Amino acid sequence: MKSFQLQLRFLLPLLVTLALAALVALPLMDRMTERWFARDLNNRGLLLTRTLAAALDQSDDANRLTQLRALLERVVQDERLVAIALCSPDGERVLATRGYPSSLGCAQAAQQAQRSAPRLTLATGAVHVGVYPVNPEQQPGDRLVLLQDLSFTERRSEDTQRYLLAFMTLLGLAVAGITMAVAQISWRGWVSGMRAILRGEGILRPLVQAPELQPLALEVRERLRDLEDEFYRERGPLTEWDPERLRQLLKTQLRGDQVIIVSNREPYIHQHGPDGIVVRRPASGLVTAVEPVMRACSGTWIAHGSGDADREVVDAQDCVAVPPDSGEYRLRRIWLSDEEEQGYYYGFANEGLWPLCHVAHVRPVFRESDWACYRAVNQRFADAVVAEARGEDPVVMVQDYHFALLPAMVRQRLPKATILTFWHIPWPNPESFGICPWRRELLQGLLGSTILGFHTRFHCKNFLETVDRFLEARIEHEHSTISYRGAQTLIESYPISIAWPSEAQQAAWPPPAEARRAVLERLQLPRDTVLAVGVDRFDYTKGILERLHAVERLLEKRPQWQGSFVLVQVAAPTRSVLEEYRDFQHRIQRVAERINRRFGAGRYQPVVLLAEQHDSVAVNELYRAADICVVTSLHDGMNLVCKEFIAARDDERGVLILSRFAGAARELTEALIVNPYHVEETADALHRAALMPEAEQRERMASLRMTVREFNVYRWAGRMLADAGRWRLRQRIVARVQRQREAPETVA
Ligand code: ADQ
Repeated sequence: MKSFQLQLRFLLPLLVTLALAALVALPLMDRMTERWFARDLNNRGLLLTRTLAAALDQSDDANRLTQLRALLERVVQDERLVAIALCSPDGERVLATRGYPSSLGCAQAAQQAQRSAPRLTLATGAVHVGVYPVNPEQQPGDRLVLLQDLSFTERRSEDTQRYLLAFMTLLGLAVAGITMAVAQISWRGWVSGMRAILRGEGILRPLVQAPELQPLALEVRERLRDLEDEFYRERGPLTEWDPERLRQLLKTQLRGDQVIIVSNREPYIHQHGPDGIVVRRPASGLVTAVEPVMRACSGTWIAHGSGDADREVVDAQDCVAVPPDSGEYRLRRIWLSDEEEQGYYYGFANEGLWPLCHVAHVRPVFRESDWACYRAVNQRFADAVVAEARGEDPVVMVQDYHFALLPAMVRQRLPKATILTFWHIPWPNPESFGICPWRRELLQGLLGSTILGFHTRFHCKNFLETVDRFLEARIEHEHSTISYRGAQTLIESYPISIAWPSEAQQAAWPPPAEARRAVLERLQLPRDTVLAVGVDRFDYTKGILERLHAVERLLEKRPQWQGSFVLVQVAAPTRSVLEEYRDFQHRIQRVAERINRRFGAGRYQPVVLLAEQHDSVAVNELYRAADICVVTSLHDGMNLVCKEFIAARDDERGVLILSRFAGAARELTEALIVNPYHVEETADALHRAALMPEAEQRERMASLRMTVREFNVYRWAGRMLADAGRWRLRQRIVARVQRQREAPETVA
């Protein structure tokens, strides 16, 4: 877009100049040169007639005509003279040289000669017609009609046109160049001038400070600020993080070192479908965030093979190239028995650590057998990392709470590896974490990492305090590092995000009005529906129940919304093996039915519960169709749904309601921030969102879009990898210094 504007600024003046040349200057120039030549030819004709006058008078009567003819025939030898005729005082053509057109009488010649550019086209070419008195004092007297060749004037005129065109092109180029320079300079000048005015300085100072003009000045200042904001919003961040920049960073700072990612959830699941094997993407925030990074750095992703057709597509090393259509990186699958999955994943990770870290008032369950499974599976994944490592110091990115022990296990076998662990869920305070029987082991495992990342500073602080409480470690708060058993770990916040959609992706989206029409039609909702959407896994931490209560309260408190307000809740079943989750799903279904019974009428149902996973196209369509997106997590590391909603709204419409307990609330302050436990507050926010004027929606959404676009997932990964690059550099320097220190001793 920017380069297009630049080209326009250059091309437009050039084209205008050339068009002016073609339409105005060239025809004008033609007419002018013709007139100049006519004047010159007339002077020449007069001169010639005067020279001939004496000869014409001296010839004796008897041979006058013969002598004159001979004389004139000699004169027309001149290459510029085509023909001459002599006219008597009474307008009779007395004689004419060869080539004189018989149809051109003396009267017509005199008429032609009156014109400003007297020209006549003969078979031999164009001629200039001039009629000159032989003796100007004699009235009426003889006249000479001179026909002079005009072809040379045409040749000259063509030359002139060529020169003029070349000149105008050069002029156009110069004007275009100057226009660009002036536009740049004047924009800067304009901006700094306006800034000065905004500060009440500059040449308008006395005006701006006059008390009677203060309200006007204030108004102008605000409008100017709006304009400036709009400009910066449209321009986007100066240096944007994208896959290319991430690749460059890997190349330069990590010198193309091997990257291995470890996560429980795999990014692609192969399953048997009715027509053969199909590939499915899981509904997971972690996969949404990490997959674009892996695509950018094409390494190996190690994950649990959970699809029923997963084994059928892997090679001898249990690997498959993914994404299926482009094969940008390797996915290595680890097979778990049902008992292992039960103990490590459902048991310790999801019944123990998940509620422990989310503090969502569901009791964590810790079983000895689950812990044993968790340890064993962590070891198996650590072994796979070691097997995949091509050198002694790969970059290993460990994802999430399923692998708290893995960093120390890998560190033991690959002491030089750079281990970046990211904890995607919140970290609780020491008191809450302290209820875990294996708190010390978990902390020791995590401190095998080179860098341990959380979404927010608040989670980092909780972690530092937890280590302080349960381990004998040295904590440097100033640098946010922990030294434990001779190794140092950096604790840093890296707010995760999504990949900002490319222009091509955005262009392929249906317009919001079309998306809305499609969604309303599919769900059989009337056109005036106020559409709120929620997109989650069926998880008790996501606050779906509280959301339903808020909808119920809204309809109760403000009956005007009955019949038009609809919440479409898409909820993907998750961890359904666990009773807690099954009960939760049933409870949500019961509450939704109750609200629908209470406020539904005819076909109107205020809650549409779609208990299934949608593909990303359908989710995006829903975001674009919605008036409101509701995120009411009771506790959430970050929450990507709200960022996806923002990215989907290129029309700058729609309102985001966001829980203050989601990590995202720290960045997305222009959302309507609510406490989901406060049902009344959330119901009021729904009411406010439903009534929010378009201008306010645009203001908020434009600002939110700027944040998500700039703080995208490539920045998340880029910052972490850049920190890792610096750490590796420091390690190399330390090793070199060590070698140098040891070298003289060896010699000695
Ligand atoms: P999650 O708890 O899985 O992630 P979230 O960040 O909201 O939560 O991401 C969910 C993802 O799954 C989104 O991409 C969403 O579109 C998709 N999704 C959810 N329900 C869906 C459905 N029914 N159909 C289709 N897609 C659906 C964890 C942490 C978060 C953290 C992320 C990333 O709990 O706090 O933001 O990791 O670190």
